Amino acid sequence: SHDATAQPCNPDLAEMVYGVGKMDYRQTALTFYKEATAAGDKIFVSKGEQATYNDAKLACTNAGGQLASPQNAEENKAVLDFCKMYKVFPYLGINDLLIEGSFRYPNGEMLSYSNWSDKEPNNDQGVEDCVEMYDNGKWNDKNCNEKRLIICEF
Ligand code: 289
Ligand code: CA
Repeated sequence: SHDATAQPCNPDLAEMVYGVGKMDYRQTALTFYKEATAAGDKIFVSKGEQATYNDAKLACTNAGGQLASPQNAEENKAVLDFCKMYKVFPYLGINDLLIEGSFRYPNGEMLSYSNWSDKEPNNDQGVEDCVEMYDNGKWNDKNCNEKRLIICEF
């Protein structure tokens, strides 16, 4: 019953899911994303908007979730689906802002899964503390000040 691919990826429904104010976002998301039913499953939502890492992070936490932080291949694919749907690379919640070179989840825990692109993370120019996903699902550490697709998980 685990299916985190959040189908169907209907932007109008996604808009409703994280535009609902301070309701029970997870329950609301589940109402629309009927494929994600098992307790404990993540729900991924995007409205197609772009923002810097800080603003993207705020958008998700204000909605009661956090930036998408895939922890296995299935979740990574769910994020990739949004990346392809909107044709924009997303920021993940994963970052090494706290300790350079130590990429972690938003809650500070170490990664249990990664999908780095070849030769990444390289901290290019010494300024890459955030992570974007390419349209092949691979990860690249990237400057946090670019504008990237906002995908939240709940
Ligand atoms: O500013 C450098 C970035 O845009 C990216 O450039 C190249 O694709 C690689 O060096 C990446 O690692 C880097 O993040
Ligand atoms: Ca990089």
